[in-house]
Amino acid sequence: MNKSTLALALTLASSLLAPSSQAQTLLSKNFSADPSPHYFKGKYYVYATDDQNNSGNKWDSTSWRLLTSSDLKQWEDKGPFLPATVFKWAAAGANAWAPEAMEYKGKYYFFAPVNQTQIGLAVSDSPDGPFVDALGKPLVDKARDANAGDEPIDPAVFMDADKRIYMYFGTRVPKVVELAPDMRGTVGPIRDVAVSGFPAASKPYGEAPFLHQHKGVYYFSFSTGWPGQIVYATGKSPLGPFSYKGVLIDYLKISTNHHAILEQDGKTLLFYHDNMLPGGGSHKRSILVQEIRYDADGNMLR
Ligand code: FUB
Repeated sequence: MNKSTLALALTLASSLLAPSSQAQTLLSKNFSADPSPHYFKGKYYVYATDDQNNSGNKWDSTSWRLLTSSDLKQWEDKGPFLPATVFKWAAAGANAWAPEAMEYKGKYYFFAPVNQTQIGLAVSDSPDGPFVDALGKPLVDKARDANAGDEPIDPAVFMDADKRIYMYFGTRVPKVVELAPDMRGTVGPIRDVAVSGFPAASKPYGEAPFLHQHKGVYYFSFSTGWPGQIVYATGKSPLGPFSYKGVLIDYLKISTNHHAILEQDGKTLLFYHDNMLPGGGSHKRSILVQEIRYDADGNMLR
C-alpha cells in the first residue's frame, strides 16, 4: 500500500522491455497511469491517474496521484494528493482520469477530467498543492459546450512561443481549444484536430493526445485506441493539420496506451504506462520513464 514518504527507484534493463533500446525506470511500486510529467522548481512532478485505489475492474478511482523526483531515478510516491470532490459541481463518486498540469504566471494549474463528461481546472500556489477549484464550474462540459465530443477526457496543454495556450483532449475525434490568457475559461470554438496519412495497418485516433515542439516542428502524438499504439504526426501549427509519421510505442498487452513527453535539460523524456507490477493489468497500470531521441530528419527514435 502507498506510504506518503515512500521513495523507490527500480531501474530496469532494456533487455527486459523489448522493443525499446533505452533503459527505463519504473516510478513506483504502487499502481498509477496516464502520466503528466513536468519540471517545476527544480524537481520532476508526475501527476497521474490513481490506479492503486480503483476497484481493479474499472478506472473508478476518485482521486489523482502525485509522484516526484529530483533526479529521475529516485521517486517519491506522494499518494492520492487530490480528490475529485475538490470540484463541488462534480457528480457524487465521479471518477478521476488522466490529468494535466502547467505552471503559468507563478500559479500551478491542474486540468482534471471527471466522469468522462467534464474537465475541471484547479489552481495552487505550489505544484504540491493544495489545489482548489479555479472556476467554480467545468472548464469543458460535454452537456454545455458545442463540439466537446463524446468523451472530453485526457487534457494535454501546450503553450506556443506567442504565449497562446492550447488544450487538446477527447476520445475518437481529437479536440483542441484555446485557453483564456487569464485562465478563466476557454476562448473561441472547440475544433477538431485534423490528422492525415495513416497507413492502412494503423487504427485511427483513439485518445490521449499530446502536443510538443522540437526544432520548430509541432509533434502531435496520441493513442490509436483500445488496445492502441502511440503514434505521432507532425505539422506547422499547433492547430494542425498534422501528417502521420510513425509509431512511438507499439501495442501493449493491456487495453490502453498513454504517454507524455517532457523536454528538459537537453533530454527528451518519454513517460508512459504499462503492466509492470505483480497483480497488474489493464486497470492496474504502472508508469515508466525513458530517454528518447530524434534522428537527423526529426523522426522520433525510442
Ligand atoms: O485512466 C483512464 C483512461 O485510460 C485514460 O483517460 C485513458 O487515456 C486511458 O489510459
